[in-house]
Amino acid sequence: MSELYQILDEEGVVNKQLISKINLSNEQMLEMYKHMLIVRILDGWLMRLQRMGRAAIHAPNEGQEAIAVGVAHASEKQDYFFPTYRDLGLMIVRGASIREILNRWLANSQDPLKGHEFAIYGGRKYNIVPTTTPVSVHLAAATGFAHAAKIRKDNLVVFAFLGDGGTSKGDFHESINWAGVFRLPIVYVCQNNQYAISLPVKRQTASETISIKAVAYGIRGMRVDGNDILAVYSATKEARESARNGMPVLMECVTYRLGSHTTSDDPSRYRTQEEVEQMRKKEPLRRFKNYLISNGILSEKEEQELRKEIEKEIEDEVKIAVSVPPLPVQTIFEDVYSDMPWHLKEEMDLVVKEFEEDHQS
Ligand SMILES: Cc1ncc(C[n+]2csc(CCOP(=O)(O)OP(=O)(O)O)c2C)c(N)n1
Repeated sequence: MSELYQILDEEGVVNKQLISKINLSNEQMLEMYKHMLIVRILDGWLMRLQRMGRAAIHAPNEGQEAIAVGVAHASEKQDYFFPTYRDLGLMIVRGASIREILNRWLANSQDPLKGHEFAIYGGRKYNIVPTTTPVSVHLAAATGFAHAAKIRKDNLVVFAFLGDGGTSKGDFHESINWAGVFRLPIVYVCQNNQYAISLPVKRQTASETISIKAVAYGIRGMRVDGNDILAVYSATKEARESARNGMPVLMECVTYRLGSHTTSDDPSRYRTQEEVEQMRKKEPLRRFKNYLISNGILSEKEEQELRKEIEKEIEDEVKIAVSVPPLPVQTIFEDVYSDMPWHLKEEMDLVVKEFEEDHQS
């Protein structure tokens, strides 16, 4: 349980014995690479747009792309996801368009969620439940969902995402305990990116690993190199099968957050640049690209073309999305109560009036 499951080493050299056990065509691998690249490039745009004042906050995905993309690729269509705020890959793999993501992220007038919550995430058509701002509270909902699926005999598995910091919340312990007792079809995907904002994982827990916590709850623990998409894919397949057969899984994906926690913090206050540069060498895209190129699945030229194509598409979409008019200011107050209470209505009228006055002058 402490051993790290890895198929591609840091240079992208493959373990031939392990890869022979996974059934992935070249086309599927290329699709996985493309999805990671989309996440990387889109994430960079979201960071820049936030810096330009287009949105209040962004939680960068850089360095962690292999996890959401790998898990989503290994899932079945009917499975459900309960993400955190760092799982852009789920939306991409499940078919959300760049346009939809940008409209939602910018909370413009084409955002179907009207700017409520971490609006990038969630959608019935993707089987993705919107994420919650308080850390780990969604785990209880995910566990309940898995319990309902079991009672209804729905043939699905729930994937509940969390960070290393999320394991210190009571919700986590209550959820995995419940899942163990009722043998639920659920996989908890813990992205151990080494920090919960500024708190390093060794201050988060005295356990040797996160996956080892599974033992006490009678569920299965797995520890995977989260920067190795082939290992994530293969482990997820196995975890899914286990969960479906009544043995829930805590899958620790060991990774590293290369960017800041969000656009609101300064990581140089709690970690060194040398550490980041060291970890950058292990990042998931370079590793998978090396594998694809050295095995003749992709050429350097094709990779550059793919990159350019994605860059162009995203840039074009950004231009469109930023020109979409904003939401009317009163949407901040709407969709909370079916009948808006008088005091909220009073406040809304005041804000709308002030907003109109500000924008006239
Ligand atoms: C209940 C609660 N406490 C504190 C916060 C503030 N907060 C937001 S993210 C975060 C760290 C979460 O770290 P981790 O679970 O490791 O996930 P990561 O952001 O590293 O992906 C904290 C403390 C919060 N959102 N909810």
